[in-house]
Amino acid sequence: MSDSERSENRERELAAILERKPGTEAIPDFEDRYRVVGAADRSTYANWLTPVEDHYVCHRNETLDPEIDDWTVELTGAVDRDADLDMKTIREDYPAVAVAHTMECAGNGRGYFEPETGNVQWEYGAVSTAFWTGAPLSSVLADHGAATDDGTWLTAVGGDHPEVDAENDRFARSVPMSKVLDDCILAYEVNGEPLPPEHGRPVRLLVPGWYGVNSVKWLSELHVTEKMVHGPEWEDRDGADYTKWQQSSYRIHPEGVEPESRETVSTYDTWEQQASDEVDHPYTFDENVKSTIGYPDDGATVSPRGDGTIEVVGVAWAGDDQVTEIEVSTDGGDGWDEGSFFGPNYDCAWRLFRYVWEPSPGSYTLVSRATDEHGRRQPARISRPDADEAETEDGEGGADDSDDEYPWNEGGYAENAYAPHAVEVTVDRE
Ligand SMILES: Nc1nc2c(c(=O)[nH]1)N[C@H]1C(S)=C(S)[C@@H](COP(=O)(O)O)O[C@H]1N2
Ligand SMILES: [Mo]
Repeated sequence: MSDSERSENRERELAAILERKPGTEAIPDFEDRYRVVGAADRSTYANWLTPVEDHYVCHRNETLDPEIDDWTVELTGAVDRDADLDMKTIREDYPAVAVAHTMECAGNGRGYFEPETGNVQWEYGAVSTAFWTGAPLSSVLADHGAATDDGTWLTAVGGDHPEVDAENDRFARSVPMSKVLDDCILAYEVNGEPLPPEHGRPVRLLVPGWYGVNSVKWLSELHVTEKMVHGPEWEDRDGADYTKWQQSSYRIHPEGVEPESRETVSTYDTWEQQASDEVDHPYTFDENVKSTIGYPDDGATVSPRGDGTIEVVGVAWAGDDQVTEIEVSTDGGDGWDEGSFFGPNYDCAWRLFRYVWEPSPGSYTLVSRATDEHGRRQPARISRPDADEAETEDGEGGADDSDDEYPWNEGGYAENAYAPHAVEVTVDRE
């Protein structure tokens, strides 16, 4: 396939998905490397459940649309019994559970980095919440006598692959066994419907509350392993590199650094890795605390209700941790008032918040700031690369440094600063 054919296919595929998903829009990828990226509209952040047609989409290779009856997931590695699980087995032999999950691309907010990083220039739109239904991995692994001791890993491989031979990598991710047993599922439905092709038909790994990259679509292999995917055996498995998406992409590191490949880490919390000395270049596992205003829209002119108030509504989340506090500023972050949570409260999914505001007519900069159960609060800004270097030297780094900045990093990952997410609003008289 020539470059121009590939790019035409990509355009066609994106157009088809945008037509099926009217609530999303195409997002530029400066290097033209991601095939499909669609961002959710801001109005989805004023509602708890994201309809599938508004849910953002992100993947690297051509969308697979396989025959459901022909699909199998190979289960192998440290198990008593290897298996090729077909969809009938996955659906009928195990309990069906539904999990609420806020899916966020680890690159959400990357478009706010200065200087800009490469890749998909997401602003706020790469986060959505849905119910995912499937078989608990705890049941599937027990059924096959898997070694599930603490410290072991489950490595998941997607059936998609690049069309360019020179980029012969496979989409593989390793998830620590404690998380797998806790709440991960083999998901075959989203919001009660069979998975559409772009969300991983017929089955994907679903890792609740963790960055989207961990939830491998078009799941084709599961390996119970001692270590996460790394080393020569995985770097060249029949000529393909299975380690890239775990060990080099989706790591948080300063400019010009190639992160070292690791066998394991002892903390799986992204923020904790960012704040600790143990992991030099953190992995993007669970989602950092963050919030987004859904109403009013950026640039909107709004009128107060009969009682003179406006209800500012948004969502706040903290991965598999609880979000415990939400503050709203109407002056761009100088002063803060408490907002309140309402609506559903599930582990690993965002919470709706409201702030009842009584404004005079004029122009305002609204912004929200969330805090999680560990007292970790969204920082104000994204740092500059030189600032990040200084942090790395003293071993501090991390999102919780005292100057209230999120560290600029080369991949533009895990950003959770509040200032870039501000919305400009005009309040009129009526
Ligand atoms: N097999 C496979 N799985 C994948 C990807 C991919 O490129 N290939 N992209 C990942 C990334 S980066 C994200 S953010 C989520 C997005 O899931 P969604 O498109 O269902 O929202 O899928 C993840 N799973
Ligand atoms: Mo992503």
